[in-house]
Amino acid sequence: MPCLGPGPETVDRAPVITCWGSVLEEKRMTTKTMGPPPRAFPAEGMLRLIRSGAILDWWRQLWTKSSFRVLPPSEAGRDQKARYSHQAVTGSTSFVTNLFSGHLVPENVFPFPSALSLEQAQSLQAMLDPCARFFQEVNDAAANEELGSIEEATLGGLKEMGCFGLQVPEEMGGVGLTNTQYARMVEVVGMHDLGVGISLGAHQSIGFKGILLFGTKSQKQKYLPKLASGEVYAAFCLTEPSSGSDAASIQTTAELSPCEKFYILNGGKIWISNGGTAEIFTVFAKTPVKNITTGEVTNKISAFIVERSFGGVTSGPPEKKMGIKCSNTAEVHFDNVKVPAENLLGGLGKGFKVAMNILNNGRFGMASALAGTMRGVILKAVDHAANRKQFGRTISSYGAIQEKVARMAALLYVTEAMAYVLSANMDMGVTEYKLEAAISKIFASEAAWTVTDEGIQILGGMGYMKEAGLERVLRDLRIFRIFEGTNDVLRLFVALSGLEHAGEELSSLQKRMATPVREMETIGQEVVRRVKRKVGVPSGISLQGTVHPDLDDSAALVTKAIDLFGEAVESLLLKYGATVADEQFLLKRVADAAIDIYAMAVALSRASRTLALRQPTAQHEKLLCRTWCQEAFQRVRVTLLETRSPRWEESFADMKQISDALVRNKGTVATHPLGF
Ligand code: MYA
Repeated sequence: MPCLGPGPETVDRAPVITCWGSVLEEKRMTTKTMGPPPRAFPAEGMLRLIRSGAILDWWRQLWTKSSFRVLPPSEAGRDQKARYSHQAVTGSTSFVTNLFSGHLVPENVFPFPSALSLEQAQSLQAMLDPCARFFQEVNDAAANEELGSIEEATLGGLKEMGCFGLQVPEEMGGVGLTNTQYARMVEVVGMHDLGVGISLGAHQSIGFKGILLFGTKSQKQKYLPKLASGEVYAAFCLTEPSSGSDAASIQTTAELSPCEKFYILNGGKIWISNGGTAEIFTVFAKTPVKNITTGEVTNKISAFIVERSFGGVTSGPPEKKMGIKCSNTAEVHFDNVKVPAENLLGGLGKGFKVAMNILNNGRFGMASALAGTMRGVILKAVDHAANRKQFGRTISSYGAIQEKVARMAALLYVTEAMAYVLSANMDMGVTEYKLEAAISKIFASEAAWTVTDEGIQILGGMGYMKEAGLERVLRDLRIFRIFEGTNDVLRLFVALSGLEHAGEELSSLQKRMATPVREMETIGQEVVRRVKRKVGVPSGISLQGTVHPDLDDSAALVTKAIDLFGEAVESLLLKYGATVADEQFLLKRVADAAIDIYAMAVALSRASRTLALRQPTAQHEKLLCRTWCQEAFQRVRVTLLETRSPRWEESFADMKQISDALVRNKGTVATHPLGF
């Protein structure tokens, strides 16, 4: 049954009934100024209309009047060379990137990727059991917290197991694990002690990751063996007092000495994990870089390997923190440190990309470590729910508890799926995964928080007591939504990067439409796809045959969500053009929807594989997947409605006013209910 789109009289304000019965309120500034599209789009008549050129003309007018360049917030609205500009991103296999153009590109997600050979799986299993036993029998998370550092016995054991160099090649003294193997190992750490996890993660996930990824042969040979053995620790020094989320604004400088043998490093870094204990630092600093063609000198970020032993490196006292107390966090100061020129890492002026790539490359580990945390919390919560009796029954028999447990299980299921899709892709040589990595970090850190919070709720008063071991986990977890890129800034990153891609694709289509005769067929297909989406007819993308047939309903929700998303993104681009980058209320919602859709896709892929393999847990996983997709789809629908509703636009304006008033007033504004 084809769905009828809005007629010309109704396109501006009237609700659009989509084929799923949802009501979308539209405010179409562009169609207002342009006039409505040609009348009546029953699906079967669409091709005729395309051939007649009427729709094509309408879309061509629409697009040529719009600008799709998306700028980051700092630059939007200014007439500068776009930093988010016209790189060709065509041919991308990233599921999330393509989502923004309403494309379904399943290859990185379906079938559920696995990059573990039998041999690798076996050697991993051989490491896992002793590691888990070690954490149960030797490591004492509460004692570490009390001590404010990791107990010696634990440190010794971790070194013996090779935990300080899990991904360092064996010939350099490491264990040589792949990303997937590493992910599985750090799950164990995350399950038992996040403070230990941070010490190990700050060391190898970011501290010396730059040497692994960008180091020269001699840099690797010089540093990796002693780092892998745990003889010395590493730290990643990016954040400064005036430069947190805005990483490009660092003030630390490194100037080449007149003899050109050294860089002289000056500056201060704050909140550095392992900052007080590390001997080797990956430090980011501004360096003058000369443009060979123009001779112009500009300051660009470069990365350096710095040894404490160079002199001039000092650390502040350990910070007093809310959680992860056994890990060291401190300021690090560099005072005229002479860094040998050969310790430049990744090339002069290439430091920002080095930093971003290190962070991208480490995020899968955070997702898997937090999956381990969730698993541990769920064990405690379920044990309590199964044994605690109230009103004559175990509390696990009550719907209020069952809903919590089911949601906790679904959050873990999706987090694991995200972590292992990402690690497998990385192992298989996929290079474009930055959005998937950012989403995995956001999702895992929020899921772990919710799961632990709900776990405490299930345990009730007991959950609030130290003895239960959950309050420490909640405190430990809080930082995960803040560090390695706050979730807020990563949401903007996901939304802006995706919009940039969609904008480029539209621009390219716009150019091709200038000579439509030659490319009539391709352009026709694109236009049909868009018109279908606009009037609520499924655009034709499908996961049928890709997913297990038992999950066809969930798969249909994913493709519907992609259609809705593609349409919403395009509407935003048409309405705001480049200034969409300033619309953070909207960008947050775009990112939320992208996260939910990606989460649906990985869950679907994982459950499909289990069903296809007829694993004993298949029916249970089907339930997890179905539950997740159902809820996530509803969220996506509502979230996307918020991006196009005049009422929500008013709400955003109201929120801005409320916030401005509080900031002006240096506190709350409303009169106290008692009047004093
Ligand atoms: S370490 C400190 C963490 N700090 C941050 O994460 C900083 C957050 N800020 C940023 O990421 C950037 O400044 C943002 C961009 C994203 C805001 N991948 O103009 P731009 C490219 C690849 O957008 P800005 C810590 O917390 C971009 O395409 N490329 O930049 C320790 C453009 O390229 P081009 C990227 O507006 C925690 C160029 O850069 C990316 O200034 C300890 C400029 O872009 C990217 N992501 O800001 C954790 N972003 O010029 C321990 C941008 O070519 C680990 N670009 O167009 C725990 C592990 C778990 C446990 C493990 C147990 C063992």
